[in-house]
Amino acid sequence: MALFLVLYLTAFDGRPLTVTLLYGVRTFLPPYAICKQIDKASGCLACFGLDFNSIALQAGSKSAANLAVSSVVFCNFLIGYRLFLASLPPVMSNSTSSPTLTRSGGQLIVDALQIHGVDTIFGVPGESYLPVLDALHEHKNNPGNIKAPIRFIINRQEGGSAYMAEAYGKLTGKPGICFVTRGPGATNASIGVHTAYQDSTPMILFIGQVGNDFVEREAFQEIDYRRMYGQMAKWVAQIDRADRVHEYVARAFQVATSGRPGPVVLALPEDMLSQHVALANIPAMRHYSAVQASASQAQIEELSARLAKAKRPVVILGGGGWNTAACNHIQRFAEIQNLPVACAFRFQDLFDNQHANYIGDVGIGINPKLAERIKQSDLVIAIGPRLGEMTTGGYSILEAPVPKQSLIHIHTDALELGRVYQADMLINSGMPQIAASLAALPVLGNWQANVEQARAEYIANQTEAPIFKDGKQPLNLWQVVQDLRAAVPADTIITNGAGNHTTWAHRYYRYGQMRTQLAPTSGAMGYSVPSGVAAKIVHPERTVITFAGDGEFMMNGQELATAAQYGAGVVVLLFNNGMYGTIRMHQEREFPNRQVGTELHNPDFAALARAYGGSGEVVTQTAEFAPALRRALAFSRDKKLPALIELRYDGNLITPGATLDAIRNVALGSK
Ligand SMILES: Cc1ncc(C[n+]2csc(CCOP(=O)(O)OP(=O)(O)O)c2C)c(N)n1
Ligand SMILES: [Mg+2]
Repeated sequence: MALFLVLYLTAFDGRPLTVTLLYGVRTFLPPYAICKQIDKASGCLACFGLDFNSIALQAGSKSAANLAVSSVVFCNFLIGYRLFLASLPPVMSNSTSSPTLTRSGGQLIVDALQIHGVDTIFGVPGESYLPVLDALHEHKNNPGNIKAPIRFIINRQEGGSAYMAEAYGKLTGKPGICFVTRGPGATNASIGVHTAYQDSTPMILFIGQVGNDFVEREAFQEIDYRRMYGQMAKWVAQIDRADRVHEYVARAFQVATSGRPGPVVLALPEDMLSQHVALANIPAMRHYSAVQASASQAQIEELSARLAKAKRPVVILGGGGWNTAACNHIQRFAEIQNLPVACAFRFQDLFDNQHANYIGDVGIGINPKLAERIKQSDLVIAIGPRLGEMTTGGYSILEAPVPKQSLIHIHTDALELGRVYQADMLINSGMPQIAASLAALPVLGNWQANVEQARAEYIANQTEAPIFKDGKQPLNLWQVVQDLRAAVPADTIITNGAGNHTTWAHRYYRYGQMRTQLAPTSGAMGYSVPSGVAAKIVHPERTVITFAGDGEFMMNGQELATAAQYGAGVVVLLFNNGMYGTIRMHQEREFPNRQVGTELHNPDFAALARAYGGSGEVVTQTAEFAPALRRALAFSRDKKLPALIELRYDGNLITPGATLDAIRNVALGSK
C-alpha cells in the first residue's frame, strides 16, 4: 500500500489527481463537472494500470474489509493533501487531456458565461476556439445544467451573428454574446460591434486568437484586435492566462453594461483555451452588477426650477440603458407635468406612440413642424440621446456647439456630456435613476396646449403619404402600413436596417411599449433579417415583422436559414424597388441624371424564401397585401418558419413626399 502511494504521488504531477484515485471519494466532492473530471481521471489511471481497486485486488491484498479501511485512511490523507495544494500558486499545463482536477481555459469561459446568466450565444464556429465549443458540449450534457442551458445559435455569416447578439442586447438589456473565429470571422463580425457601439447596446464579442507561441508573426489569420476594434468597442482585451479568465469575463460584463452600455471584445489565444488550471486555483466569481450614476438632489431641484419657468419645453428621449420601469416613470413624468415627448432617431419605442403626449421622432425625415417646434422651444430636456448628427438634423435643429435653446442634457456617460453641446445643465445619470427622480416631481406647470398642438401635428404627418394621393399607384405603401397596424398586436417587434423603405415604418407605424423597435442608429444595412430572427428567438410568443429593402435584405438574407433551423417564424416585408434607393435619391439630388452603381437585378425573393423552407409571396396591388399578410402571419405562427412578402413597386416612389423625378427636376432646375 505504502509503495503504491509513493509510486502514485511521484509518477504524476501530484496535485488533486490523487483525489481522483478513489471512485468512492466522488461523494465528498462538490458536484458539477468535477465528477466528470474524476471519471475522466480515473479512466486515465486505469489506462496506466493504476486503478486502485483492481491493483489492490490483483495484489491479493488482504481482505475487502482491510481495503475499505485503507481507503478511508487514504481518503483523509488526500483531503488534507488537497487543502495543502490549494495554498500553492496556480498550476497550468498546456495538455488538452490533463488528468488532473482542472478546468481548461475553454471550460472556464463557459463556466463564466453561466455564472453571468448567459442563456444564448450567437456565432459561427472556428477551429481557433474548439475548447470553448467542447466546453459547450460538456455544459449541454451536464444534467445539473438542465434548468439553465446555454443555447448556441449557429449562424451562416458572422455579420448575422454579431447583429443577432446586438439585437439580443437591445431586447434584454443583458450583453448579447457572440463567438467568432480569428481574422475572417472577426472582420465579418465588425459591423455588429460598430452598431452596438453607436446604439449603446451591451454586447461581448469573443474571438479565437493565434496562440501566444506564434503571436506577432502575422500567423494564420492573425489580427491584433486591440488595434482593430480600438475605436468601436468600449474595451478590447486578450486573455493570455487561463487562471485570469474569470477576472476578464467579469470585467467584460461590467464594462458592457455600466455607464453608457456598449460592446466589449475579448480575444482568446488558442493555447490559453487549452491551458488547465487546478480547481483550487480558480478564483471565485460573482454575477456582474451594472453601475450607473444618479443626479444629485441639487441637480433635480435646478432642473425643476428651469422647467417651471419654461414656456415651450420639449422632452427628447433616446440612447441606451433604458428598461421598462424607466419608460413607465418617464411616461408618468410626462403625464404629471403634461409635457410633449419626442423620441430620438430609432429610439421611437421609448414612449408609447399611441400616448397623447407623444409628438413624433427626431431623425431622418423629421416632421418639419416638429423640427420647427424644437427650434422654437425655450427648453429642451434631452434624456438619454447622444444628440448626434441624425437626431439634430446635422447639428441644425440644435445648433452646435452652443444651442439657441436652453438645453438640459442627461446622459449615462459623463464623457458624452459636453462633447458637442455646451448645455445649460449636464446631468450624468442612468436612465432608471433619472426617470424615477423625474416621476416623483410635483406638478411644475402645465403645457397642455403645446402637447395638443404637437400631437395634432404628429397625427397630421401620418395621414396618407402625398405621393399616393392621386390614387394612381398600384401598390400604396402607406396603406400597407395601415393594414399592418390593424393586423398585429401592440407588442409586435418591428425590425429594419437602412434604406429609404425604412421611412414607411418610422413615419407611419406606431411603436408600442419599450423594445418594439429594433433598428440600427448606425444606419447599417443588413440588420433587418438577423435582428428579426434574434427577436423571434428571444420572444417566440411575439409577432416579429421585418422591413427589409431589396439591397438590404441581400446583405444577411442567409440568416433565414438560421430562422428555419431554430423555428423562428419571422415575417419579412421585402420592399423591392430594384435599386439601392437611398443612394439613387442622393445621386439625383447632387448629380441629376447621372445614375451609376445603384441599379439592382434581383433574384426571385419569394422563391428564395421558399428554398429556405419558408413561405414566399409577391404583392403588386394594394388590395393583395392584407390577405397576404394574414397568410404570412398564420404560416409563421403555425409552422414556426419564416414568411416573406415581396412588395414590388415603382422605384420612382422614393419617399412619402417626393418621387425621384421630382427630386431630379428640382436639382436640374437649380443647376
Ligand atoms: C452596410 C452598409 N453599406 C452601405 C450603406 C449605404 N447605403 C445606405 S442606404 C443604401 C441603399 C439601401 O438599399 P435598399 O435596401 O434597397 O433600400 P431602398 O433605399 O431602396 O429602400 C446604401 C447602399 C449602408 N448604410 N450600410
Ligand atoms: Mg431598394
